[in-house]
Amino acid sequence: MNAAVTAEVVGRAGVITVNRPDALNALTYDVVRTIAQQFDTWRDDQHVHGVVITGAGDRAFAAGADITELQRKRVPEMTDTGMQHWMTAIRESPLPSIAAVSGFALGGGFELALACDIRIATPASKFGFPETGLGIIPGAGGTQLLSRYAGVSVANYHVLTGALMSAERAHQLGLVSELHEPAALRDAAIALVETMAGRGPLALRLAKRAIRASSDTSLAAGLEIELLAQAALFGTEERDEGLAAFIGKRQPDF
Ligand code: CO8
Repeated sequence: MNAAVTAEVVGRAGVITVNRPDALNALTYDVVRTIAQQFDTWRDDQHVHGVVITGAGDRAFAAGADITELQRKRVPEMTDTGMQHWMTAIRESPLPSIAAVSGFALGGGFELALACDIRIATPASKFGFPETGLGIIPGAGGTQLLSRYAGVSVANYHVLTGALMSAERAHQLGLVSELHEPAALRDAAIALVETMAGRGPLALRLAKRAIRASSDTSLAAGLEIELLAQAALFGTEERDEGLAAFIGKRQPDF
């Protein structure tokens, strides 16, 4: 495990903390790879129902890829998918993920938050893509995911001008689902995992896949994935228990 990343299980949540507060939790390649590997470690752990990613301290979730590391890279290394590959692994993990954003989520930090299924933040959080001011572009999914989640106009504005997006604006756009004061943020993210842990585990995995298809495929292909996922769930004990519990006026035991 990279020393700049800590992982612990709290209740039914896996909590990953990027721990480089002196560098505003800037993401080295190794940090992002370690986070992706931790998702893999937890994917078949029955005790972990979802993953929270957060940054140490209140100043930053992550202020981007580590610029000192980027300075050493040239074209050959950048043609390797590296950072984008691990961000995709996080996005495609069967485990639901929540980014708990306090402070700055910039560049690669914003991309890491966008790789998660749900984002929650503090009212003072700031999101942005400063890369064009560095002579580069968001390269770990940012140009594609911000366009899909908030629209091409929003992506053009923030990527081309570098303008920061307030937490309130991110909330209005639906990029952020909940706002909490910093002291309550981590617990709020863990509470979301606990909420999901009470729902059908296979249903969650297949719902996540079907929703992801909405940004990755055509409508026809996405509808087919939804149909087949639903059909598969109708053969599960999980479905039998969920429907029987409703009719029996009791809580399901998944
Ligand atoms: N990388 C390395 N160090 C950083 C970074 C970073 N991204 N951000 C902050 N730091 C360091 C600073 O150098 C400083 O270190 P020191 O104390 O040793 O001087 C420390 O963190 C504190 O930062 P500041 O003193 O600058 O704090 P301020 O409160 O004055 O400013 C800001 C906060 C506005 C967030 C400012 O730090 C800043 O602009 N940071 C850089 C933001 C940025 O440009 N991020 C994008 C980076 S590029 C990127 O993410 C590319 C992603 C795609 C790569 C994928 C490749 C495939």
